[in-house]
Order: sequence, then C-alpha cells, then structure tokens
Amino acid sequence: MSEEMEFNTEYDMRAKATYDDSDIQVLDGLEAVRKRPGMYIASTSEKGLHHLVWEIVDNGIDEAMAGYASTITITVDKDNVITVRDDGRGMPVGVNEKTGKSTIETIFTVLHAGGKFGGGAYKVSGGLHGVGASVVNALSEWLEVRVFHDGKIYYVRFENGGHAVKPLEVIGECDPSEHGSEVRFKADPAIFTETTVYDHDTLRDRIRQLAFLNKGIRLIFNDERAEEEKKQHYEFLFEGGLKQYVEFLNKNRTKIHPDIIYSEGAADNIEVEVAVQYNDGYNPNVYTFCNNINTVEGGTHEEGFRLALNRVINAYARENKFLKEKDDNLTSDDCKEGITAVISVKHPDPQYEGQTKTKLGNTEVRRVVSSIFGKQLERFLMENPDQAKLIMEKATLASQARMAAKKAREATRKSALSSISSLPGKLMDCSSKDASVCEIYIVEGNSAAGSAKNGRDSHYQAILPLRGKILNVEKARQHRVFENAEIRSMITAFGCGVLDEIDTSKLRYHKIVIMTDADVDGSHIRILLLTFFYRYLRPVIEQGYVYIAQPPLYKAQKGNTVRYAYTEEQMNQIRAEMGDRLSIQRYKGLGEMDAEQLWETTMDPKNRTLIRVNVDDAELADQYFSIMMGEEVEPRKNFIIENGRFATLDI
Ligand code: 1YM
Repeated sequence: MSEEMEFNTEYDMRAKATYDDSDIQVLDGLEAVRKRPGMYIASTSEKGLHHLVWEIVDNGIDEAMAGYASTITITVDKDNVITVRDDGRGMPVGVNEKTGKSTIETIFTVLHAGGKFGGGAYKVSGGLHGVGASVVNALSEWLEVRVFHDGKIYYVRFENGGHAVKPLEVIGECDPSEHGSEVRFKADPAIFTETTVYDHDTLRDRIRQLAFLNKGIRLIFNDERAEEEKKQHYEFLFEGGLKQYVEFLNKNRTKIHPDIIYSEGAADNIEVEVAVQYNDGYNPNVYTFCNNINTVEGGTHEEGFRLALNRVINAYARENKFLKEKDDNLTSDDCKEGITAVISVKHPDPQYEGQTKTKLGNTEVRRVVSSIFGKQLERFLMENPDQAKLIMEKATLASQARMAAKKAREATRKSALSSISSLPGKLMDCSSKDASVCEIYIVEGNSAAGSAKNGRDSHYQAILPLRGKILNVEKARQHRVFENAEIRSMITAFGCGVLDEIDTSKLRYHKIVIMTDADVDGSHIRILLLTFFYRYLRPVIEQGYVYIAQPPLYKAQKGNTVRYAYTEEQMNQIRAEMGDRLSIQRYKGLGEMDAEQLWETTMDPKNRTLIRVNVDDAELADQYFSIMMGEEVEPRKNFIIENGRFATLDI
C-alpha cells in the first residue's frame, strides 16, 4: 500500500467537463457516416443496431453520474422505435456561436460534438464506442429530441440522413418542475439491412447491468411490443451496486461463505468498486469494467485485483497457520478458485489495448485497485474469521488439487505435442495438413460415426467419435478433467493445448463441428462439450472455430423428389408446397441416416447449415453453464423458458 495515496471519495467526475454553447467544434457532416457506417459503429448487424441505443443511454448515464439525473427510461415501441428519457438538466437549448444553429442541432449533426471535444471534456460511460449522438442521428430514418426546461418543451426533428426539418422550437409547456431530455429514433432499415428489430433480452440484460454498475441510478425498461410470454416492464435500481451484482451472479450457486466482500474508494481521480464472493465451483468468474464497458480482455484493473487477492490471502494464510513455513505460496489460480468477482473502475482518460480494444492499459490503475481492494479485503478477513477460514480452506485445497492436476496435465501435454502417431486411435483423420481447410466432426454414437466416416470428404474432414460419457467440467477439478479419455482425445486431436498454454496457431482444424442428435440427449452432450470448450479452450470459441452441425429433423419424399426440413416451420412449409400423399420420416438420431444422407444434409458445405458458436457475453455464457450443469432443476427450467435464444446457441 503506497503511502502517498490520497483517498478522495468526493471526486467530481465532470470536473472539467462543462460545455457551453460555443464550445462545439464544427466537424464534417453525417454523409460520411451513412456511407461507411462500419467505421463508426461495430457493424450494421444486430449488434450495431443495439449500439444506437447504448449511445443515447450513455448520455443519460453521464448526466446521472454528474449528479443531475436519477432516472433513465428506455422504451421500445411496437414498430421498434426507441425512446430514451432522463430527468437531468436537459440538453442546452441555446444557440451555438460557431454553427449559428441551436446547440442541440449541433450535437446531433456535427460528428463528435456531443462527446469529447475541445480537450477538456470527457465522457465517463462511453469511451470505447463513444461516437456520439450525431452518429445515431445519421443512421436513423428519423430522430426527435425533446427538452423539458423552465416550463417549456423544446423540440427538433431530423429526417433524410440527419437533417433538421425545422430549427429547434418551443412546442408546448410543461410543469416548471419538470426537466430532462428525451431522444426518440427509428433505425434506418436502408442501413441496418439485416434487422431493425431489437432483441428483448439483449436490451434488458445490458440495462440491468448498467444499473448494477451505476448504483443509485434507476433504469426503467419498457418493451411495448406484444410478446405475451415476456414481461413488459422492468425497473432496475441497485443501491448496493456491485454487491448486488455478485449476489445476482451467484444466485444459482452454492456460496461457501455468506457475506459478499465489498470495497469501494477513489484515488488519483480513479473510482474503484469491487465485490467478491466464493462458491463451491472450481472456475473463477471475474468480470471487469472500465467506464461501464466490459473489458473482456482484462487489463490493469484486473491485475491490481489479482495482486491484492494474492498478497492478502497469502499473508493471512501464513499468519493464521493455514500455510506452514515449508509450504509454497498459494498461486493466483488457487486464490481464484470458485471466485465470483466484479471489478469496476471509472477513469477520466481510459486507454484501451488488445485485439478487440477491451483491455485496460492505464498503468496507474493497477496500484490504485490493488491498494483499495487489498486494504478492504484484509479488513474483511480480520473482522470475519469464520468466513476467512472457509476461504483459506478453499484456497489451500485448490493448491493441493493443482499439484495433482499438474502431473496429469503434463502427461496429456506430452502426448499432445508428440508425433501424429499418438493421435487418438479412434480419430479418423483427414489427409490435408492445411488447418485452414480442415474440419473435425465430433460425433456422438458409433453408428453416426460410421455414417460420417463413410460419407465425409476425407481430404479435409476428420471424424472423432465420442464413446464414453463426456465429463461435466463444471463439476470436476482439473486433474479429473485431464484424466477423462474423451477429453484427452479431443485435446490431442486439436493439437493447440489448453487453458493458459493454449496456442490457436497450432490448432489442426479451423472448423470444430459438434454433431449430435437433435434430441434431449444430443443437446445435453452438446452443452457438455461447449462447457468444456468454454472453460478450457475459450480462445478457440472466441476466434470462431467452433460450430454446431444442424442435422435435419424430417425427410419428406414424394415420388423422386426428396426434401429435408431442419425446423418445424420448414416442415410445415414443405407440407404446404408438396401437398398430400407425402411420405415423411422423422429422424430420431444421426444414426438413422446412411452415409450419403448424412453427407448431403449435414456435412456437404454446399447444403449444410453450420451455426457458429460465439461468446459475446461471458456473463451470460457463464450463467448458462452454471445453470445448465448445476444440480438445481428449478433454475434450469426457468432459464430455458426465459432464455429461448439459447436454442440458437448464441452463448
Ligand atoms: C436521452 C439522452 O442526452 N441527456 C443530457 C445530455 C446533455 C446534458 C444533459 C447537458 C450536459 C451539460 C450541460 C454539460 C448534453 N449536453 C451536451 C452539450 N439524454 C441526454 N442531459 N447541460 C446539459 O455536460 O455541461 C452534450 S450531451 F454538448 F450540449 F453540452
């Protein structure tokens, strides 16, 4: 803990961030944004569409974090029009000197005007994608702004690529006590060609997350689209902040100690909030944020956290004789086994690094987090000796298991690295050695594997049959995982190692295809495999190498015409198209298909549909695995009902 550190919880995040009407730098128009939207938002797919919402919500959050707003309401209308409203000061209603137009028109028509400009201002919530309100306007079919201020309602509407229809005007009166800003927009379908329909769960989950990350701010979400099975109205307000976030993340887990370790503080203009609780699982779940952005690649805040956790736990373990003099220190992994932790920092000038620019780089953050969290963790252990004991026992057990695992793992790694001759015997490898074209099908069951073997193109398609049961890695310590025969053969076949030793450049197949039956058992095996990939081979998922094969559900035949249906809807359509006297076969398993059928329907790149697995949201994936693999039946049932989207395996 450094002596010179100052703790200043009164830090004003907006210290130099006041704008006035003349501050706005006049930049290029919106034409450029419409021409090349990809340069301004992540993409014009569903992800980019949701981005528009976050851009506007961020402005409301900024106003709330500055202390002026307390509630932000987000509404999706039937026609997928978004309305975001806050109860802050209201955007400035004056005229901008440089542009001669209203400040509001300037914010919405001049690139970057609403975000960082003139050097002094910064946005706390944005930063990564903080492209500003003008980009949202540029990519909307139309956009309206209302400001409630001094008893008046100010209004301006933009159309046609972001042009104001009329200058800002007063369109009515409101109660003089009312104040705030409202932005309403409709995403332009000419830009968002894939979809302009917002996903209920995506909106709800992120809004809830923003409420956890910004304690005391009320976030309201209304989904007005008629969807009977979904609740329409949510109100999120968490006075406990990250403490409640960890409670939420751990709700389906068995906690090993009752109280959440919570710490917050500020130093050097950096605000820090950390919450931690251990569960009886073996995997760590550590989520980090900077300025509300999920820094999935970690960075200096995570390093600071890890340093403190290590330092404090080892010191306590030695002092209280959980470690003997001759024992080695507990490693970082030992201290993290079964931990659920959320780390959130707010920084005036974040630097992002890494492949996806989601790794926090500011070096001073390491020291600040380590000092603030370390101090409060130390205090928690001192004040709660019973809970401290449980944590110490967990970490020391982890350490013993780690040593056993190391031995098992070395054996596996040796075989993984040695020559091709040690590839698993049941692997039917392909002849090509060019990983970029090679595919490996992980196939459940012997008869299916037989069909796959005979149907495949052996030049680039390898088959790995799974015989034994796949281990549930969520419920097993590492050394058990590495002893499992099916898992060993996958690791050896893939050739890229696992966990922190993974090197995806050594991956022998750039498509790993999970091919299981389209029934309950099949989906269970698929989830077990995905859990293993997620926990032990995550970069392989992240880099897009994992796929799910989609075998057909039905074969429909009339005379010489044969058609396959992959969904119930398709089957209905085929029925409608082909009329009666149709012979329909329902496939119960892959094994029922002969080699030719399997090739034609599921393996031939010309016809097949492969679903790429992605991990967009680690928190959700993690919940998914802990619930799907856990012992409790009720949460699993509810989760499946609530999260229908997992049917598409977008984990
Ligand atoms: C529904 C979205 O944008 N609220 C909002 C935005 C601003 C202000 C208040 C605001 C900020 C300041 C002074 C300041 C913005 N103002 C600007 C700019 N909600 C939403 N609420 N007065 C009002 O930062 O000093 C940009 S955003 F540039 F005009 F100052």
